[in-house]
Amino acid sequence: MSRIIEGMSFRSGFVSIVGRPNAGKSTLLNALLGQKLAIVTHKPQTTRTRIQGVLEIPLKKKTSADAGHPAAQVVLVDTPGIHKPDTQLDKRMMQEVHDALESRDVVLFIVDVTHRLPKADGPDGQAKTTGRMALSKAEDDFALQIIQRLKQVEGGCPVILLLNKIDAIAPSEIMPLIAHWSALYPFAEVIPISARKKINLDLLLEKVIGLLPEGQRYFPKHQLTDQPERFLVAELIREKILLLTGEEVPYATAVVIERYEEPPAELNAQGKAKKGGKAPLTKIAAAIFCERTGQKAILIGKQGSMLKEIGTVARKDIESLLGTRVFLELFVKVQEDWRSKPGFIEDLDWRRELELIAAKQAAEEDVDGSSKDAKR
Ligand SMILES: Nc1nc2c(ncn2[C@@H]2O[C@H](COP(=O)(O)OP(=O)(O)OP(=O)(O)O)[C@@H](O)[C@H]2O)c(=O)[nH]1
Ligand SMILES: [Mg+2]
Repeated sequence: MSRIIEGMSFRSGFVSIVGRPNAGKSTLLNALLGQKLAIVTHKPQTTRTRIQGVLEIPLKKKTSADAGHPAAQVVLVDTPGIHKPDTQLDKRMMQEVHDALESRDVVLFIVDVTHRLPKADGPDGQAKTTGRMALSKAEDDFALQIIQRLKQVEGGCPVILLLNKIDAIAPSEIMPLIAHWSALYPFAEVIPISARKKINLDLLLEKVIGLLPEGQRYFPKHQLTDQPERFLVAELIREKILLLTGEEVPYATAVVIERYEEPPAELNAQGKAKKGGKAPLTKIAAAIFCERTGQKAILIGKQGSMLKEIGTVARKDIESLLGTRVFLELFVKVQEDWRSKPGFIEDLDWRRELELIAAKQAAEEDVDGSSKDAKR
């Protein structure tokens, strides 16, 4: 018995998922957690902040056929897609990627296998990779440059290459991809996966656990994420905007929760337990910020039809997230060129938002306190 426990002590660590926009990072996070924590769309640059998801993995005992693995807590960190920053918002997004690479034990570098590989240059030395393929190569190179910096990290940092979306290509196409990418970086492992179809994810987790240091939990056992529900709610609304609107609108939109009233705790517990009874109600008001009046008109739609649709689909998702009924009010506001305003972008960060809420509450308590004092 003691033999099994030997060398099987608890592992824990941060595992950052990085890669180009649309590679499937958020899909992978959700697939590994078995829950939707990050929003996913077919549009690039969906994720704007890093999102932590905590995964508990039980001990797998060694058998004659299987080496097994110790129990572990893996803190997965989804990040925005690596891209050359244009606006202040892009810069902020790239900062989130750098932050996720600062404090990590393992990095998962994920690429989309449906992108065509660059062609070898012709015998005359002329580049054969042109047009969209050349653009794609430039984006791969840029993402790799960021990974290259990890080589300078003291003690090194293992990088696992994930070839994602293998469900969408022929098996014969996988080998050339492995050869192409392995020549570009000394990856600790190369694993073809499908985040959507959940192919090879157990293998991935085994490899990750093998690379994690021994250590204690960073989060309590049943905590899924460090993010407050109100942020998840704002993200669900943003997801619907991304899915329902086109062109520039999704990128010029930000969602801020302005009111969030949860039902009283006892009522909430009762409501969930009571059959046939009306579930408790959460009241939410959210502002959708855009940059121009033209975008505002699109977001509202003819006689409010677009805003209504966004609200209806978002409310369904929010209700299943919270397990309560939801009353959702949406407002569209114009904040000219907000993507180039660092102060506004700072305030969008949920960590900053929590600070502001705490400061507001403290100020209100102060006012209450001083008015009581005045009465005395
Ligand atoms: N066929 C296939 N599609 C996938 C797979 N994984 C993700 N996708 C799709 O790829 C698109 C982008 O997925 P996301 O998870 O949002 O990608 P991301 O890397 O988080 O993108 P950003 O947040 O924009 O950087 C979505 O349409 C997904 O459904 C996969 O394994 N196979
Ligand atoms: Mg994402």
